[in-house]
Order: sequence, then C-alpha cells, then structure tokens
Amino acid sequence: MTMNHDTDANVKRDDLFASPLGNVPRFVFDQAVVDVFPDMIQRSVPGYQTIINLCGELAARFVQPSSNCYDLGCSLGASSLAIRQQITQPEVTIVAVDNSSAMLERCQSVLEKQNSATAVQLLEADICDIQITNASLVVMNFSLQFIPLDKRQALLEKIYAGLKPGGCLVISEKLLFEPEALNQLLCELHHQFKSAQGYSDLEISQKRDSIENVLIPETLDSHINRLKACGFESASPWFQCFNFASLVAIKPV
Ligand code: GEK
Repeated sequence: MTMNHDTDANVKRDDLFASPLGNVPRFVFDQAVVDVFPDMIQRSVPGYQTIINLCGELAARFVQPSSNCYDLGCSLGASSLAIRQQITQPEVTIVAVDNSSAMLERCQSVLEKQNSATAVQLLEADICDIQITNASLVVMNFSLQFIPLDKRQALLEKIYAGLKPGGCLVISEKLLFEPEALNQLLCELHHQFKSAQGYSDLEISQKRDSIENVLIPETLDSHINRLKACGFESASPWFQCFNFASLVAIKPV
C-alpha cells in the first residue's frame, strides 16, 4: 500500500517557523499554512500517510450503499481522496467539512482532479454546528484535537446519533500520556522524528509554542471513555506511532 495522496503537485516545503519569530503567533489554518500543508503534516505526524491510506481500507469495509461519509476537518481532502478511491457502493456522498476557507478552496481543486462516481460535497462550517445524518463512515483525522474540550462530548454524541447501525467512526489524534515521564519520552521521540524529517530545533520549538493551547491532546483512556459514554461499545486504537494514534469505534447493529 504505497499510494501517496499528495494533494498538490506544487507542494512547498514548510519553513514557516524556520526564522526567529520573536513573539510566536498563535497557530491558524491560513493561506500560508495551506501552501505548505501536505509537506507540514507528512513531516510532523508520524504514520500520517499510513493512517490516511488505511482509512480507504476501512471505507471499503464499512461504507454502505445510499449513505453519507463525513470527513470532518478535511483540510486539503487527503482522507476524502483515500476513502473515495475505495468506495464501490452506489449512491454514496462524501461530505468534507472544514472551517478554514483557504483550506476548502484548495481542497476543491484537489478533489476536482479525482475521477470518481462518488460525489463530494464541501462544506465550510464548524464541525460542531453541522448535521450528521445517514452516515456509514465518519472520519476525524487530527481534527478533534482542535475542538474545545467542553464541546467534544456533544460532538461525539451527535456523530453517534447520525451514524447508521454498524457505522464506523475513525478518530486520529495526538495523545497525552501519564505519568509525565512517559509523556516526556513520547514527546522526545516525536521531536526526534521531526529532526529526522529535516526540522531544526528552532522550528520544532517555535511550532510547539504556536500550537500550544490550540491543539489540546487527551489521553487514550479519555478518548475511549468518552466514546463508550456515547454508546460506542466497541472502541479501540488500531494504529499508534509515538504520541499519535488512530482509533476506530463501531456503532452497534
Ligand atoms: C488530513 N484531516 O489531511 N470546524 C471545522 N474544521 C476545523 C475546526 C472546526 N471547529 N477546527 C479545526 N478545523 C486532515 C488534517 S488538520 C490537522 C486535519 C493538523 C480544521 C482546520 O481548519 C484544519 O484544516 C483541520 O481541522 C486540522 O487528514 O493540521 O494537525
């Protein structure tokens, strides 16, 4: 499985944090981020491409005919592309949602280049405000971590209610670990990964400062407990690399 869903032929190298910034600004998904996003996420998230590719495998298994798939926090549409490629069921619509207009604009041109019988509807909205209906697959790849903590339970309850019986939710996240010494170890392994990907110590530390309190990770137990509280009796990680993991949760039939 070596498909590469690079979403733009003219991907620019991420050097947004390469020069000293003084007061490091709070991270936002603006045009500057869009321009380097495929490079940024590939070099920052260990296992990213594997997770995206394997979402296609999950789509092949779980997508039901005449249903909706949701890609929540779709960015440039990498998950939608992977899912769409594997859908063989008729009358499926993928709803790809993001609240960054810069992301969605680029996403549209990326998705237009893919030949498929499966329709994709792009929605510029906060994922906390949309309706989820008739869903057989909902994918949240690295987006729940940007939702305020106090809104996460309601969002997952809404997803559970909108899923069809036997439907599947995928949540990929950066994780927090306990005790602190273990968290420290996994953060250091992540930083080693970023260094090996060509990021300097300055880039790594400025990005960390920029994203602090924007990306709020939780422990695996918090995720599993919340999923169970929402009704997902079956919920488990299916992939982990350092402090990044992907979970699958199935709505009972
Ligand atoms: C991928 N899934 O390539 N509502 C809608 N979108 C949001 C919200 C919100 N409240 N908050 C953040 N976003 C993609 C990668 S990136 C992950 C997802 C990362 C969007 C935000 O605009 C961004 O596009 C995306 O969530 C997170 O598989 O950059 O680490």
